[in-house]
Amino acid sequence: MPPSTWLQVPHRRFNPLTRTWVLVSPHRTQRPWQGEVAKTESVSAVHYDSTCYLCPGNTRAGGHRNPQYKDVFVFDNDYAALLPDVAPLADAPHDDLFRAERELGACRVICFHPDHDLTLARMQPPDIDRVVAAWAAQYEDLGRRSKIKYVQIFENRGPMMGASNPHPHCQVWATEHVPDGPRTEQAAQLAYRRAHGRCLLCDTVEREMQLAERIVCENPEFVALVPFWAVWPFETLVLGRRHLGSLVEMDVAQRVGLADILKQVTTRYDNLFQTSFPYTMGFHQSPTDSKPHPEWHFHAHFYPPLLRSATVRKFMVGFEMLGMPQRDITPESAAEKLRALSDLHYTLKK
Ligand code: H2U
Ligand code: ZN
Repeated sequence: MPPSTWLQVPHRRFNPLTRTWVLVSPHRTQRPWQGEVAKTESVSAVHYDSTCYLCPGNTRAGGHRNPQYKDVFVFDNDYAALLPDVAPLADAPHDDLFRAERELGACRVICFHPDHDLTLARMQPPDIDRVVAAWAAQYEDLGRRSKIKYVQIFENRGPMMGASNPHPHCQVWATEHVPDGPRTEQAAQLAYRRAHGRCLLCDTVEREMQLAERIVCENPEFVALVPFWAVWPFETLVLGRRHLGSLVEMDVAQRVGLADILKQVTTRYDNLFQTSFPYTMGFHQSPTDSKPHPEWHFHAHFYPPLLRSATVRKFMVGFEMLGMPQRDITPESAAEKLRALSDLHYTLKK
C-alpha cells in the first residue's frame, strides 16, 4: 500500500491530552536514516562506589548515612525544593499582574537498588516489582497528608537529562497544588468524559490497538506506544489497558505488568543506540485531593532527548521555544524503529 500522502508533507498534529499542537516535518527525513550508531557508553561494572551519595552505607552530602539497604531505599531529599511547614504568605502580592502563593510539600528520593551500576532496563523483574510497590506506597503516604494535592514521581536518567548521579534512583515531589502538567491533562480528560461519556485514554488505547502503527510493545495490562502527537523523537506513552486512576488502585497483575512494560521500554531504548539511553520519565495519575476522579487514566510519559545517535540530541530551541514544538521523524517511523528492536538488552547478547 502506498504511504498516505498527508504523512509526506508538513502538518500539525493535535494532542487532546494537553490541547496543544506539534508541527511535524516528515519531508526533512525523506533522506535515508544516516544516523551513526555510536557506542559511546559501555555499561560500567562498578557495583559499589565509595563516592556515591546513594550507595548503601555511604554518607550523603547532607551528612546522613545511608543504611546497608538490600532492595529499595527511600529518604527525604536533603535539598528539598518544597518544605512541609511554610506559613501563608501574608505580605505577598496578589493582583492580576503580580501574584504569589505559598506552595508547601515534600521531596523524597527513592533508590531502586543497592547496585550502583543497574538501571531499570537491567534490573530483574522482581526488583522492579519492589520499585513499583515503593512508588505506590509513596503516593499513598504523601497523598494522605491533608495539604498534599498531587504526588509527582519522576526519574531523570543520565547526565544529558540532568541526573546528578548514575545510581538507579528517582524523585518524588508532593505539592499543595496540582502542577500545571497534570492540571492541564485533568481538564482535558474531564472535558472529554463530559462530551463523550468515555475516557480519553481508554479510547486512545482502543484506537491505537486497532491501528497498531504506533505500538512499541505490550503485555496483558499495559501498552507502550509513540503517541500520535509525540514531541520528542522517541517519546513514548505507557497506558494501562484497564481504566484506573492511580498506583494504589492497581492489583498485583497490574503492578507486575507495569514493572514488565517499563523494563521492555527501557531495554528497547538502550538497544536503539546501544547506550544507556537518557530520558525523563514520570507518572501522571489522580490528584490526592480526596475527591473522586473517574476522568483520570493512569499513564507514564517517557521523554528521551536523543535523535540520531548516542550523542546527537534534539534541542527544543528557536521555533520550539517561541512558537511550538516541531519534529522531523514521524511518530510512526519512531515506533517502527523501537518495535523492531529486541527486548533482550544488548549487553546480554553473545
Ligand atoms: P536527580 O539525580 O534527579 O537530581 O536526583 C537526586 C536528588 O538527590 C537531588 O534532588 C538529592 C538531590 O537534591 N540529594 C540528596 O538528597 N542528598 C545528597 O546527599 C545528594 C543529593
Ligand atoms: Zn551508588
